[in-house]
Amino acid sequence: KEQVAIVTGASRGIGKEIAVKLAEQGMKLVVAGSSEEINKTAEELKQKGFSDVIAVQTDVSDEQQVKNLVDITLEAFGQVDVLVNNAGIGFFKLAEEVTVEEWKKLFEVNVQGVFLGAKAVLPHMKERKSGMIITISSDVGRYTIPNGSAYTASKYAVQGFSGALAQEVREYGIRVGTINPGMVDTYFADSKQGLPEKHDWLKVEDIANAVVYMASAPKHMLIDEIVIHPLVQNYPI
Ligand code: NJP
Repeated sequence: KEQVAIVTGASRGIGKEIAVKLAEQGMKLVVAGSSEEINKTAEELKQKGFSDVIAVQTDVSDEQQVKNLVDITLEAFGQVDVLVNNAGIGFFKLAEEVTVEEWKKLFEVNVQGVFLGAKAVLPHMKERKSGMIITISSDVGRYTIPNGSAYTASKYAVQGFSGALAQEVREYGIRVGTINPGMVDTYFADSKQGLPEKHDWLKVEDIANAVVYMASAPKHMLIDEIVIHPLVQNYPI
C-alpha cells in the first residue's frame, strides 16, 4: 500500500532531496517550508512525474500552522506514515555575540518545530498503531564545537527529545529516529549549495538515502540514529 510522508524544510537543501527520494520510493508527499519557495519543490516533483504531491507553506515553529499541515495531509491522503522533521536553521558565532532574538528563533525552529511536528502527528499515528518520526538533527547533537554554542544546544535538545519520545511511543508501533550529519553542502547558515570549497562535503543525496533506509526498515526494526560524516571532516569521538 502506498505510504504518505510529510517533509518539513523541503524548499531547498537536504529536505528537498529527501522529498525527491521518498517520492521515488512511491510515497505520496506533502512538502512544507516557511517561504513560497516550497511551491517550486512541489512543481518540480510534479514535472518529474510524481503527481501525488502537495505543498503547504508552513512555519514549523507555529503550532496552528503545523496542525494545519497535518490536517491537510490527512484530508488529502488519509494517513501519515512518515514525518521527516528536517526544517532547521543555524549560525556560528561566539556565545556572547548571540542575541536573545537569535537564540529564541533558533530554538523555536530547531527544537519547538520538532516537538510541534511530533505533537501534531502522534494522535493519528497512535490510533493507527504505526508511523515513523525521523528528525534531521546533527553530529553536534552528540558533541560540542566552538562558535556553535547555540546551535549545538538546540541539537542536543533535539537528541534528548527524540530519544525520550522513541521510548514513549514504541508500544504503539511508532518509531522515532534521528539522522545526524556532519558538514553537508546546502544553503545552511547563509551558505550556497555547490560552492567549490564544499566539494568534499556530504551531498544532499547522502542524507536523503539515509532517510530512505531508515523509513524502509521492517516493522520489527528501529534505527535510532544514523551518524554520517564526510571523510575530510575532523571530528571528536
Ligand atoms: O539547510 P538549508 P539544510 N519552518 O538552509 C526550511 C541540518 N543539518 O538543508 O522556510 C519551515 O539548505 C527552509 O525553507 P524556507 C539542519 O540543522 C545541516 O542543510 O522555505 N521550514 C529550507 O527548506 C537542518 O535541520 C547540516 O526558507 C523552515 C530548509 O529549512 C537540516 O539539516 C549539518 C523554517 C533549510 O535548508 C536541513 O538543513 C548538520 C521554518 N521556520 C545538520 N526555517 C549542514 N548543511 O551542514 C527554515 O549537522 N526552513
